[in-house]
Amino acid sequence: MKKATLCLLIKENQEDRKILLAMKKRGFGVGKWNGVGGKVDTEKGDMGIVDAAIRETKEEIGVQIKELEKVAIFNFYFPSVPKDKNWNQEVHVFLIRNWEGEPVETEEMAPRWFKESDIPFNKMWSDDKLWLSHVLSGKKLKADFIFNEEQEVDRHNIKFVKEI
Ligand code: 6U4
Repeated sequence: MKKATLCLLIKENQEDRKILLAMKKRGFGVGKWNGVGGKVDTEKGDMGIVDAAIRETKEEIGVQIKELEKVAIFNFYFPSVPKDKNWNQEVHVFLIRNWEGEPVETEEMAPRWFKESDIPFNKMWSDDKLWLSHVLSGKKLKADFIFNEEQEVDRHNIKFVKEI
């Protein structure tokens, strides 16, 4: 199964916490608010995943990641989509609290900060509402999500783990 990364920048102060989401302007998930990230070069093992997270974040929103925390691994399955379209993917999710630069819009993504209470779940992948609050509250997860023909979650299975 192909591998991909998903990075969520978090900005916290005493009053509130904001999460950076970006509008996907083209390709897979176009028109949805999403974390940033993309495909992984599978030949490089775990370093390949971290490298891809850093590289894609720079490419998509112009931000240089300084430190990242791995919080989840998800398997997304699309049984109604032909296998050769390669939609099935293993996605590695990271929280980022330490970076350099200000997020900027690029050809791929238009970033925006959202208050935790204003996350636009109805314009995101439908799995996000099942896991985002868990990772924001410090939990680590492994999960499978199986999507129906409308690209909504049909079945899922979430496991909380100590280490990921
Ligand atoms: P190109 O190179 O243009 O074909 P693109 O179509 O932009 O790539 P890709 O495969 O590089 O997309 O990245 C897909 C992104 O979407 C990754 O960051 C992972 C993320 N993603 C995939 N399925 C998701 C899901 N169900 N929920 C979610 N993020 C998902 O929140």
